[in-house]
Amino acid sequence: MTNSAFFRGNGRFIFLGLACISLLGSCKKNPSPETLLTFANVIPKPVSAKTDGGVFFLTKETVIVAEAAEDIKSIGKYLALKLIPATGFDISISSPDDAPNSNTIVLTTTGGKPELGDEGYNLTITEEGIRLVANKPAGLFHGVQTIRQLISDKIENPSIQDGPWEIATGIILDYPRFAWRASMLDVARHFFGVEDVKRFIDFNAYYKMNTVHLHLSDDQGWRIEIKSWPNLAIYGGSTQVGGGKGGYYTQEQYAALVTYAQSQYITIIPEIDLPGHINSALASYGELNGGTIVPEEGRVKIVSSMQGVLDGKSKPTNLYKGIQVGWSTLRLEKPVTFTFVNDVLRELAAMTPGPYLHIGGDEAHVTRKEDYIEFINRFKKIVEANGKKMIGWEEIGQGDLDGNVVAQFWSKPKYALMAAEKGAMILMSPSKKAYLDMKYDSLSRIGLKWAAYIEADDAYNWDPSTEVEGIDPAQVIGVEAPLWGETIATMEDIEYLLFPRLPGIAEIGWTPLAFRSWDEYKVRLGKHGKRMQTMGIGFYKSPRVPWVF
Ligand code: TNX
Repeated sequence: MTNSAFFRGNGRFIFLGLACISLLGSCKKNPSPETLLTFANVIPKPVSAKTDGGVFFLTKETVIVAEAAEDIKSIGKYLALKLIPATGFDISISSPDDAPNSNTIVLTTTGGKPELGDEGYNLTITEEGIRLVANKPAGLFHGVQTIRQLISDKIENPSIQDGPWEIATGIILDYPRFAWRASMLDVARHFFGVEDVKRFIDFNAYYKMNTVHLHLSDDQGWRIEIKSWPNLAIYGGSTQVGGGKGGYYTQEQYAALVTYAQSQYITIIPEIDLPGHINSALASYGELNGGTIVPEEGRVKIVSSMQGVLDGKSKPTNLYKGIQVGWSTLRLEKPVTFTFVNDVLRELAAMTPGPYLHIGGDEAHVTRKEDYIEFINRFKKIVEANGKKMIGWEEIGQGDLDGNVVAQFWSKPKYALMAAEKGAMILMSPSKKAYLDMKYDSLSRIGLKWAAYIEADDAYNWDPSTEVEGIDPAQVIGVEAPLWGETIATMEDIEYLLFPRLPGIAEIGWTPLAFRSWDEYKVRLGKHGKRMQTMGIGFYKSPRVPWVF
């Protein structure tokens, strides 16, 4: 029996201390076998993690010591809020001046090594306490996620559980491989309210992602209030795929989401999809419509003659509740088009503290090619005039790009290569590997399958640097896993498609390639099953993962 097995339960620490002096002649305590394994089970896998066989006990006297800066204190409070519900301990935050000598979790930005960069951290755990060092608050935040994973999965329980709360001792040095680690949520095909998006953000933060892309408009719905064009949200947001009631974020709600994401060191990238995928706007303001034909029933064959019809009557289109893509477009010939685009991008930029605006640019199949190129070139200027940088789907590679632009690869290498040749950075979202809306297999209860069936190992077994042959790895900015929303209507649907693939994508973004292997990862992932369950995540129990419950 190990020492700790003697002393299960809360509040037995003085006894434990005396016991180890009298019985064993030393106070070295051994963690339980499961606790020792936690170092090897972190997702994403750290750059280096060495445990040395001891244990730190989180007790009701444990104090979080945070530097005075507001953002560091907030991370301390965030950690306390993650530890309090399951332990029941009244964990307090103290300044370094008032800190006790031991039983502390210290968060500091003093003394970080240069190799940690802006997002890395160094975690030193001894029997006396935990010291988390980073150069920037983002690194402390990521280190806090690691601390959470080093504690028993019971820590994620919303109600009080029995301890003891052991953390194995040792050292972790960790920093990300890619600067851009993202997922996308499509709130246009089905609308998801603020609380759902916050939970989506939480999932991403837990796996050290730093970017969440919100697909805010599409043929089926416009989801963000634009004050100068109010019908976009009020009417254009009033339905969704299948005909539900839809919805939209007011600018105030959206600001709250952005702030929430910032508190989790996540940048929101807002996308307004242009010049295609635009029916919700054409339905809201008839003057924007230049002959778009809405597929009323079934599929419309998209033919090039649809590009030539400019309807002088400018009637609003009907709202669309189906899932066909590629049939709507703005019209370059209409002066009002750029009044609209200018207004929307101006308001969007004002709502966006992050550096990027996503202009969509995908599947503009009924936009004439020369018009499409002109659109992209003008969007770039408008985005930049509003102090932002442009990101768009791979097709924007046809436009005049430069090093300020990010092109998002999803399907055709030729477009990504065109973008890269013009100096753009490339974000990797290969639809055959990283599309979280694809089914796992033919039995998946939701999801699409046009790109591929994507099992947990398929989503893990690829490398952003070499995904598109011919692109200089130095131009690959990172990875994004999009969750398109045609078949997802509830949070349960989101969770089913996100898990367990999201943790694998996160590891692709974070962990050095040389340290990644599916055979090793699947064991770690299997051990996260109970953790996901405790968090209330309804995940897909992939038969390829050795789950441990
Ligand atoms: C293609 S990928 C789209 C989306 C769909 C998705 C469904 C891309 C840039 N466009 O409009 O929702 O497929 O998987």
